[in-house]
Amino acid sequence: MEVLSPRVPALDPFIAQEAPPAAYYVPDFISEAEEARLLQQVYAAPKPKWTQLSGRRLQNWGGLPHPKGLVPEPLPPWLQRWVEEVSALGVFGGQAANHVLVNEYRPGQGIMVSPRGRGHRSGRAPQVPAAQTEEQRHVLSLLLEPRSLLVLREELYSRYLHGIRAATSDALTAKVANLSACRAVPGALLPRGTRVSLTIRRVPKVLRTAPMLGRRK
Ligand SMILES: O=C(O)CCC(=O)C(=O)O
Repeated sequence: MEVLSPRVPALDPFIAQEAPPAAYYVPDFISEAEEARLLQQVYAAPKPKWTQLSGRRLQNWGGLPHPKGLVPEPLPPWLQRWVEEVSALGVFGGQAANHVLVNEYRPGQGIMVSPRGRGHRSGRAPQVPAAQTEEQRHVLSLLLEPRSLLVLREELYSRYLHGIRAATSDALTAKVANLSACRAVPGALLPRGTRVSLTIRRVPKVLRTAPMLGRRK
């Protein structure tokens, strides 16, 4: 992977060794000042930009993902800057990301285990027997500290499902695959605060004209 970012000269040292290929976890990817500025910009967005879901609220930037492709919209400069920084890591095959979700979780909120990536879209279900309990299907966790960057690629991106437990604290058990890269102590119980995350991705299919979205007669 060719990395052109002065911030992180190479991603390989950040690979989570205990995880299937491949998760890269970069603590302190952004500074406290950059975090504060980013949060200010997130919360300066007009109210209608937020969509309330059952376990989080989110802002959608870069256009509407439609089943036929992305109906593109230019990203605002405050997000474009981070899209360029992350794209410079070479994680989108030398191309640039074009879509950002800003997620906000309050303590007790989360995402039900949800499909991730191409494997799901092509109908290739992960090979786990349906009768397993959630705990049996739980392969690993990743602790995502403030200001960190997580990059998911390869089979971890395309073949695994991910979610965020709806809880008010997290126990750092042996299933946390990036503990050694974190400041946290194994066994600790971390209370949750409000968490804001950016999901930066490249939607490969971009539409030149908006599809007709009207109702059928
Ligand atoms: O907030 C996160 O860390 C994960 C977000 C996520 O899974 C998603 O937007 O698909």
